[in-house]
Order: sequence, then structure tokens, then C-alpha cells
Amino acid sequence: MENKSKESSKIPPTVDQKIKRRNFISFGVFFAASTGAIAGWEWLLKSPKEKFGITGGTRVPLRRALNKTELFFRNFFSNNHLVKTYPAEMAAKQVRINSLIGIEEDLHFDPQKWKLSVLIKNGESLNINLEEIKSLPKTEIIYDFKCVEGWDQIQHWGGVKLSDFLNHFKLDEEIKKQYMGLQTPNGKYYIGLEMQSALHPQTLLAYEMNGKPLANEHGAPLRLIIPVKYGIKNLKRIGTMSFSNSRPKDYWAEHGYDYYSGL
Ligand SMILES: Nc1nc2c(c(=O)[nH]1)N[C@H]1C(S)=C(S)[C@@H](COP(=O)(O)O)O[C@H]1N2
Ligand SMILES: [Mo]
Repeated sequence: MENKSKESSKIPPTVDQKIKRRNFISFGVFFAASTGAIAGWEWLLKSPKEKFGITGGTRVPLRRALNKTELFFRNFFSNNHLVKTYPAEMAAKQVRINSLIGIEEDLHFDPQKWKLSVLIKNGESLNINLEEIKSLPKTEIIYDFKCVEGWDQIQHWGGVKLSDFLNHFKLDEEIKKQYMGLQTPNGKYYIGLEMQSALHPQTLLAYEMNGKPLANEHGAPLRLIIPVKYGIKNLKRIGTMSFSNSRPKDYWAEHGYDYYSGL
């Protein structure tokens, strides 16, 4: 009874008053949200820059967010899925040649003199020649190679699974590291990979294209073919392989491209 009398003693607001109240609330919300956005932006601009080197240089909180997104995609996509493959007839006969950093300086390269140098613990290294690599089981893949510059092409590659290679040379301690780094023999082109993508079953150390030994422009005598990544990570002419728990330096990441560059 008492409640009822209280209710009825209230005068209901007029339509005008209702509109005013709504306006007040929505302007209030708008004002608070914009202040928040401006403050957030200022906070981002004033926040410290990340150390230049491994990546292209951005604000620390932004990088933190980028890393979280990367982790999400890493866990849910690349490492658990297989890239689509095609019948060999669909592979391009004229394979595109993109950039030649780390190769153009020595286009008349002698594959006979080449050795892959694998940097292992205690500063030691394994020096492996092409014959040894070719004696391991061969794997071929025909898939759609994608370059970040916007082209793609179905290509046919042959070589050794990187995971088979690592097992064969008993690099068990090394694959426990978080990253693998690869560089051309002259050190002018270099990339870093998270170990999961290096161990992906479709990642190859390739020595053949369309069933023939690699041409110099395509990275003779041995290149990386990593279908879960964009072209930039598919390093041509591998000279050195290394392992670490911090991100190895990466040529295009230094120029502002995404370090992960996954597909
Ligand atoms: N050593 C070396 N490897 C490299 C590059 C390079 O400039 N130098 N370019 C990368 C890029 S951007 C792409 S798209 C592919 C292209 O490989 P292709 O020339 O065999 O088509 O190689 C990758 N590997
Ligand atoms: Mo590329």
C-alpha cells in the first residue's frame, strides 16, 4: 500500500523532459568516449618506442597487441593446417623471379663449393654438403606460392623436409629453441622463423624446381620453401642456419613488414 502511494505521488516526465534527458545522456557518453579515445591515442604516442633492429620500430603497447594477434593466428591457423596442394600439371612452367638480395652479387655461384653451415651449441658448426642433403628422403610439393607484393603462382618444388633434416642430424637440442634463423652465404638477406613453422610438415629445404636442380636466380643450390608463410620468408640460397630463443634478425621485418608473415 505504501509503495503504491509513493509511485502515484511521482509526476511522470513530459516528452520534452524525456528528450532532454536522453540528449544529456548521449552527449555525456559521446564526450566520455572521445576523451577516452584522445587520451588513449596520446598515451600510445607518448609510450616508448620499441628497440629498433628486429622489427621496424613501433610503440611498445602496439607491438604487444600485434604479438597477441600473432599468437592467436599462430595457434589457430598455420601450425595445425596443411596448405592446399595441386596436381603437377597445374604448376607454372615459367616461374617468376622476384628479388635477388644476397644472390645478385654472386650470380655465377659455384654450387660445388657450397656447404650449409649449421650453427649448434658451444659455437660449433656442422658443415653439410648438397650430396648429404640429397641422400635424405625426397618430398615434393605443388602449391600456390604467395608474395606480399600481391602476386601468387602455383609452383612445384622438391627437396628434404626441414623436420627430416633436423631429425637426421640429431638437432634435438636445437629444435627446442623458439626460433630458427637463416642467412644467405654473404649475409645480405636473412630471415627468422618460429620453430613451429620450421617444423611444419610442408616446410622444405628445396634443391629442385619442376623436377630440375634449382637455377641460381631461384636460390641454388638450396632454398627454403615454407608454404605457411609469404614469399619473403622463403629464403633463396641458404648459407647458414642458426637457433635461438630470441627473434633472429629479419631483413623485411627491419623494413617494417610483419615479422610473422604467416598465411
Ligand atoms: N636471398 C633471397 N631470398 C629471397 C628474396 C631475396 O631477395 N633474396 N626474396 C624473397 C621474396 S620477396 C620472394 S616473393 C621469393 C621469390 O622467389 P622466386 O624469385 O624464386 O620467385 O623469394 C624470397 N627469398
Ligand atoms: Mo615477395
